[in-house]
Amino acid sequence: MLTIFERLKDIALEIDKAIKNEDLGYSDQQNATGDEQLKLDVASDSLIEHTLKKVSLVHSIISEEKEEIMPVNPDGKYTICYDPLDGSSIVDVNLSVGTIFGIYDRGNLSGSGLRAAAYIVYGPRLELVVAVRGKAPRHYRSGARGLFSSRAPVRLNEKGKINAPGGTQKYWSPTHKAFIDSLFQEGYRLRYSGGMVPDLHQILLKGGGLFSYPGAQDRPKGKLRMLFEALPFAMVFESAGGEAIDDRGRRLLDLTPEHPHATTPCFFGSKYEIGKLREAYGV
Ligand code: P6P
Repeated sequence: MLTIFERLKDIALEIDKAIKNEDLGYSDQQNATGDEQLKLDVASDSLIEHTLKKVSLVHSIISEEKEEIMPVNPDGKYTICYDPLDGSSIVDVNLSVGTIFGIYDRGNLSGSGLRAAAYIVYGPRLELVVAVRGKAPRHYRSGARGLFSSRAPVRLNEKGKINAPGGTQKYWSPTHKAFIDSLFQEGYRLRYSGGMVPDLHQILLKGGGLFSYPGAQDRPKGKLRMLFEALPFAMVFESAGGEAIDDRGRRLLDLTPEHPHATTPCFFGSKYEIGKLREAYGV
């Protein structure tokens, strides 16, 4: 697995360079879900694909930007699912974005099959967080000459101060609206950029809180994709001492996507906030 993490550092450095120097315009391509792709989306996707295809441990890869599973090595152990440039729509206003990886046992694309997760944050600093099931996530920050130094392991407090409410408020259920408002009434601070990676990274590094992307009238099954976004961050949050559940109170890591691009309502947070959500939702 260490070989894979070393390759993720190479990917981080290459995509960070592309973000800071390459054209931010749109390509003439669409992704698997019909979204228009930035040239950066296409560049990041192909860079990751070419890098991971050289790793013998990798059996297959699936990109959020593509429909099909790409075979790599028949003797490989893992299927890697990745979101090459999450939040790319905010990169042109110079906000932080990220890449997300889920490393699954080959052929077991489910919460129980997830062995490790990682994400890269392209911000004022280039950072990488890696979580292996059952261990506190490791946090790396790049410095001079592209070397990554290890930071303190990532740990969530029992209760935090940050409330990151996703989705379009006018479509929220009355239950969700009342719950989000109750956190603000308790004094939580609104911290939401529209980029899942920096928004969750902030909660993880600032000791805790809640990130929510509920099912709503416009998106009954939520927006965030299980294999590429929700399950990897569920592993990071649980490994950091928090919780990650869906709107029925089920642990995200107990779920199996119905198809590779399936989405789910998802809530990531410290134990106190997830407890408050369970009370509000009656789950
Ligand atoms: P909304 C970015 O497009 C993304 O997939 C995630 O990075 C982010 O958390 C979410 O969508 C933001 O969605 O509906 O709150 O703007």
